[in-house]
Amino acid sequence: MKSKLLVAASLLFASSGAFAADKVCKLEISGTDQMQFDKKELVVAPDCTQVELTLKHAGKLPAQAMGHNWVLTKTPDVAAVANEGMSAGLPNDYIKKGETRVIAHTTVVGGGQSTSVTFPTSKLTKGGAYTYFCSFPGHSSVMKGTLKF
Ligand SMILES: [Cu+2]
Repeated sequence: MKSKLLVAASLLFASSGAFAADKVCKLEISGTDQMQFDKKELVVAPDCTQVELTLKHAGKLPAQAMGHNWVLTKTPDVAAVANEGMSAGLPNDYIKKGETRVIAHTTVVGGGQSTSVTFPTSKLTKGGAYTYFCSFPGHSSVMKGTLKF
């Protein structure tokens, strides 16, 4: 009886400790039928351990015509990841299969839909140059912004 209580107490302690160490920071961005993101910059606070990014499509057009996703890479990788993702198609969220340069990405959504992705900040380097963009064909030149950590 005594040992069971001890196990229960230590489990409780372990789980509350994990919660205290983890800081999930929530970010939001939305895309429109006019092929725009509403933010040019997203900032992740230095004490965040996880980022939960939610993308809302504020428009009405379907994903086949005006789909948007949110893809994060190092800034120098944007052009190659976007170009090589074009032929991957909607079912693959316009990201090449086996793509290793993508740090995090959401699925592609259409008007009225939203999607989110959670990733650890351990994938980021403080002060690094990161760019988020939409990999739907033709969108990345306009739909992009800077992520700062
Ligand atoms: Cu888009």
